This record gives sequence, structure tokens and C-alpha cells, in this order.
Amino acid sequence: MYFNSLMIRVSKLIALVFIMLAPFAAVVIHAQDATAEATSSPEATKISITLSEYNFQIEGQKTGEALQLKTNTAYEITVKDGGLLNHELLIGTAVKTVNGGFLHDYGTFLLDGVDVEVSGSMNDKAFTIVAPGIHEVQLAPGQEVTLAFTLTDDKAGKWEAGCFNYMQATNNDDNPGPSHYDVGMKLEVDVAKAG
Ligand SMILES: [Cu+2]
Repeated sequence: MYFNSLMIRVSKLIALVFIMLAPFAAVVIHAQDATAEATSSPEATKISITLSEYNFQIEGQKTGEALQLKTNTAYEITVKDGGLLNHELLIGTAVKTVNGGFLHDYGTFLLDGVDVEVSGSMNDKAFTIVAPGIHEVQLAPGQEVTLAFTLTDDKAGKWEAGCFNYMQATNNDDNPGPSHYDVGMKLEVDVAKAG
């Protein structure tokens, strides 16, 4: 599932029409020189989120201020790891309690059933993939990706962004421990209905 150090987890890989590179279980539909212009919609609302130790910072807002989204609105959300460690972005609800009582992962994901166009660059090549139902974006320091999507009205409500990367390298999903989430790496995400 590693896409070099960029990892993208989607709910239904098999359902993807665009699988071309089986070793990456990935979904590359378009690759071009990094110098080429990325596809960008002028009408889309652009939001920039920086992940670092241990918070999500939305550009133009104070640390800890909620991400405010509206339904029926085209977004291009750029997610950047501006920290010194790997971080991940999950947006969901119904956080799960796992082995040892640790909170880890969500039970429901905001982008389930939503077509998401993911663009970024890797090894100096720009890429764009379509990742329906993307659950998670894992980034290394300095990496960034842009997620383009539109939410339907059934997504209205309170959600949360979180990073569940473990604090200790000795922990893993079979031996969980405290994660970045436990030290506050989470953010409220509000989705309001809009015409
Ligand atoms: Cu983190």
C-alpha cells in the first residue's frame, strides 16, 4: 500500500476503474512532468491544512479552529506535512477503541462514497489519481497532496480530522499504543448544508 512514503488508503480499491500499476495498488490515471500545471478548478474553494507536531493548522485560522465545509461546494484541500515526523489525515466519526483501550481509526469516513481526485508529485513527477472513498492520506515531512471533492447533503454534520500515527516506533496495529491523536492531533470538522 505504500506509494513511496505517500500512502493513500481507499475503501474499495477493487472498484477502481483506473488501476494501472498493480504493485502500488494504485490508481494512476494521469502523470506528467512536475513542471506542468496541475489541474485546478478556478471555481473551487481552496483550503490549506498543515500537519505538524501535534496539530492540524488551517491557513488563515488559529490552531485548533474547526475546518468548516459546505455541501454542494467544490473543494481543493491541500494537505501538507510541515512537521518533522510522518503524519496522516483521516476525517471521520465514531472513533474506535482498540486493544489496550487506545483510540484508533474512525468507524465512518467523511469521504466514503465520494469521488476524490488526489494530485501531488512523487519522484519529481506530478500525478493525479481518482480515489473514491479515500480514508487516509499518510505524508512524510515536506510532502503535500491536494484532495478535490464535493460533498452531498447527507454528509452534513459534525466530523473530526485525526492523526493516529503512533508516538512510539515500537507500536503497531497489533501492539497499539498512544498516538498523535492522544496528544491532541485532532480537529473538529463541520459540514453545513448549502444550496
Ligand atoms: Cu500525526
